[in-house]
Amino acid sequence: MNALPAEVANSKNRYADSPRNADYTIDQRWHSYTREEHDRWDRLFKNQTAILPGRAADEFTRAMLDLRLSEAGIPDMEKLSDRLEKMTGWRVVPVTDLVPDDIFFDHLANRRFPAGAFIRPEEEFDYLEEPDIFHDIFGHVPLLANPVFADFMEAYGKGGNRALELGQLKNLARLYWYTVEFGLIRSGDGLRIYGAGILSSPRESVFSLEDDSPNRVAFDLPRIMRTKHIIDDFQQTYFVIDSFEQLLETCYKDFANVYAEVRGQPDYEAHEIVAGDLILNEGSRRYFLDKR
Ligand code: HBI
Ligand code: FE
Repeated sequence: MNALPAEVANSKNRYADSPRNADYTIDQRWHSYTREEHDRWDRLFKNQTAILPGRAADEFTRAMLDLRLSEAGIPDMEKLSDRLEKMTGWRVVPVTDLVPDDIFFDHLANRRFPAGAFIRPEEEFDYLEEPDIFHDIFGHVPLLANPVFADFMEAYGKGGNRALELGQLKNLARLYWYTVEFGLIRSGDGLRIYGAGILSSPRESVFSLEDDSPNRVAFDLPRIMRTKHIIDDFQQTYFVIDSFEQLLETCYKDFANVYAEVRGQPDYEAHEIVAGDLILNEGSRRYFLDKR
């Protein structure tokens, strides 16, 4: 087989010469994905869907089916958006990688989710720092089909613009981190995963629910806003919501008074247990077994 030119083979740079719009969106050029890239998506998809039953929140699993994300190959964001938009008004827009905060919040506030359009190179199959199309579409997009979570994500975008005005971005970014990226939710059968950073990671999908080392703490907005997070390893604390309704109700307000409450307060370390924490020890499998 003829070797592909290096810049084409190198997934991350596939859009380096693509014209970029003012809102940082690009043309996904879906037809330019190679067979290898589609095959890599299929292997990532197969690995993850083998691990998630009994671990992913039911709302996630249902949305995957509704969005027909089980089809083979890298999704065409236009076609996926046409299905998603009919459900909750959200669309998925291709970008090359992380976009500036104000651009990011403006997209979310207008029900557009900016998804990285490159797929991770084979050498980073198990883990990569930046959000690639698998993390963004497999991890983040399904729950945008859930009406309550879809409302939360729009509210988060509007809150982001406000946080920028108030200079409170660090606190708000922690809310995103400990919910949208690494959140757990209670279910009748124990804890389940809804955070995209976990859902798109085979090892953290198991670790977050069943390992003894991390703390699992009931959702508490000021507590989260003061808690440092981990960028390049599994989290040491996972926050647990009772429901997406609880998340939306708690966050669907002006955060000015919450920012005032945390302003000047010291941060908590990522592994710290704090007076007043409601520690939830039920994992999914272990909790289920103990209940018998
Ligand atoms: N923040 N400013 C900014 N820009 C992004 O692209 C961004 C982000 N926070 C989270 C995030 N992207 C990831 O969730 C991606 O997976 C979308
Ligand atoms: Fe993400």
